[in-house]
Amino acid sequence: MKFDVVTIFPRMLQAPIEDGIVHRAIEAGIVSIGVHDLRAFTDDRHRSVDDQPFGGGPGMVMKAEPFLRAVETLTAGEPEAARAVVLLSPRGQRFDQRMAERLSRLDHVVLLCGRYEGIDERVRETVGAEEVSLGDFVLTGGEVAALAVIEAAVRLLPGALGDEGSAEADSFADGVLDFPHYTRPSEVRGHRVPDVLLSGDHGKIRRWRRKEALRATRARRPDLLERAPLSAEDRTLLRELENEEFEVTASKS
Ligand code: JDE
Repeated sequence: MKFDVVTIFPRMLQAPIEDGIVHRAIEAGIVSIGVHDLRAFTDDRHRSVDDQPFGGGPGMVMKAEPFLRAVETLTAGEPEAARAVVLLSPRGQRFDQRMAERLSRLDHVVLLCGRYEGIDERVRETVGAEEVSLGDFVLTGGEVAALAVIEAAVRLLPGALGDEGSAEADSFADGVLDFPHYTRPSEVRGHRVPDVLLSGDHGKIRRWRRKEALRATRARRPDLLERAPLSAEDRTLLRELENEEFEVTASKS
């Protein structure tokens, strides 16, 4: 798989892709990542990448041509089916694990990083870019968002995680939040590890973890529970959680 990032700040991408999982995946030949200076695709003496907005108003807009030339150069002769051009912006579709999985199945993803007020709309129209947002907040540019997209997709590539575990065990792999984790020592500032985790009873541990995963999801992200595929045991555990809540409420009244 290949990623290409187009940015006016190539150095913002360098360190994060030269470390960790992404670095290892590059070394293992699982992925390659190109970082390209947008200014290399300008054609004027001042290598200008932005201009004033038509219609007036504050700030600057990134010019279309440099991005269009970059995409044309980076995707020349490629079939459209196995690639995506992604434009990072708060106006985009929300990025999630499902989108990470879809992108990880492509051969080539080109990420366009905007700055200022945004990129001339004709870039998205002309190259059929999908606009993608990390969430309802505003960053100064798309670079940090592009890194998040790359990391989320690369760690799903076969072989990328190595010994650090499998992507199937992740939060969201089964549609609910992860269970809480503990390591030594068994007591920290008076807070003990739940006894069941020290019991050695693997059936009980598995059930406890599933229940705590459902507890966290119900408390923090009830929206996820509505979509998650739930087993018969999950429904039993959720009923237990509802009863616990009722008992707490009843004992207070
Ligand atoms: C990506 N979630 C948030 C920000 C922007 C006011 C000022 C600036 C391409 O156009 C952009 C890109 C970005 C950077 O990306 C994000 C982001 N996922 O902020 C603006 C919007 N409003 C424009």
